[in-house]
Amino acid sequence: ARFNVAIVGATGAVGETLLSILAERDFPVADLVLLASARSAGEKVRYGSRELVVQDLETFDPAGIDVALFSAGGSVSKAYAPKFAAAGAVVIDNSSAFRGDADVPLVVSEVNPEAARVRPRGIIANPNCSTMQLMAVLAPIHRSVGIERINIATYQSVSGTGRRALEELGKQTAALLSFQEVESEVYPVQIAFNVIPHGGDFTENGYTTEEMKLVHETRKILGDDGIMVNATVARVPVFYGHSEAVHIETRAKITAAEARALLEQAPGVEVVDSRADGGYPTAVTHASGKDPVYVGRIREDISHPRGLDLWVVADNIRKGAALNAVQLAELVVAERA
Ligand code: A2P
Ligand code: 11C
Repeated sequence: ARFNVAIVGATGAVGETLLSILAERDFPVADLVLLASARSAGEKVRYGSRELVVQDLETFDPAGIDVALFSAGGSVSKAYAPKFAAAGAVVIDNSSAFRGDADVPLVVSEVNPEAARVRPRGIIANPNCSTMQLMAVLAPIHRSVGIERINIATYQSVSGTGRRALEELGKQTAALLSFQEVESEVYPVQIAFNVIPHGGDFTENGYTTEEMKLVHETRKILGDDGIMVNATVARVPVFYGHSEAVHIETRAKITAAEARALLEQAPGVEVVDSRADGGYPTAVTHASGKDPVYVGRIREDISHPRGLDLWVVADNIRKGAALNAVQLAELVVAERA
């Protein structure tokens, strides 16, 4: 069987990767509809041998769509995802609009695929990129010895903010290298050659929305509201690939060797951990443009009897967004095979 697929936000940083991953994985596409705002309606995009024309979401009739991949931001999802679901599509939503809703499953394909089957509203939520890569690595450890607390600092690339942020980093870098003034429009301060301790919006407790997503999404995906999570999100001048310094405290002791053995078996995870110069994954050398979640620097915390440290890196646009969304679509169509 083949399926009619719509991509909402097709012209964005995630949207264009959705398109290439559908092609790479030979997803059984019948019709493919590309949707964006009126601004880019009429643009032409190649998909294999086909040339597709971007259509205006506002005037599009969703009847006949089997799977809709949404990545145009939370407000677009809130307004349009229920309409697509009502027309019979399964919506896979990459925004944060529905992730916290009890009747919307939040699914990492390797971690809790069974949850995707129960979707009373016809919507499956795709986790935030920083949570996604963290879960691929921590779920096997949690199942083995239990995790009590996660302390994490992220180093997030600008592609997580979208296409305009990629351009801002490029422009600022070029300007600075030719001794010109820089302008910041997307980020509140200069991102080129800098590190900004801020992702998303500030909330009442002093954390940002990007930080609180790590708290709420982790608990939902692992099905354990007792897990404590403390997060600091930083934006770094990297184009693709989020990095994370992760410290966990487990219920039972796990040695570094045991954790490494567990992670070597974990689906979607690659261990790069030779404890030598360059023997660890980085955004540029490993993750960018690749599918796996990479983990290295696995070591026992010298300051805590049940502490473990890890360094986790993945392409935020691929596993962190588009790849997992397509993997969820594969789970959905497998139900109908
Ligand atoms: P458009 O190109 O027409 O603005 P990114 O996250 O890289 O900034 O991309 C956001 C994506 O969401 C783009 O494809 C953008 O389309 C789309 N988008 C933003 N606002 C809307 C809207 N109101 N209706 C439909 N698509 C939208
Ligand atoms: C970032 N994680 O890197 C974000 C972008 O909740 O899906 C994606 C926001 C989201 O800024």
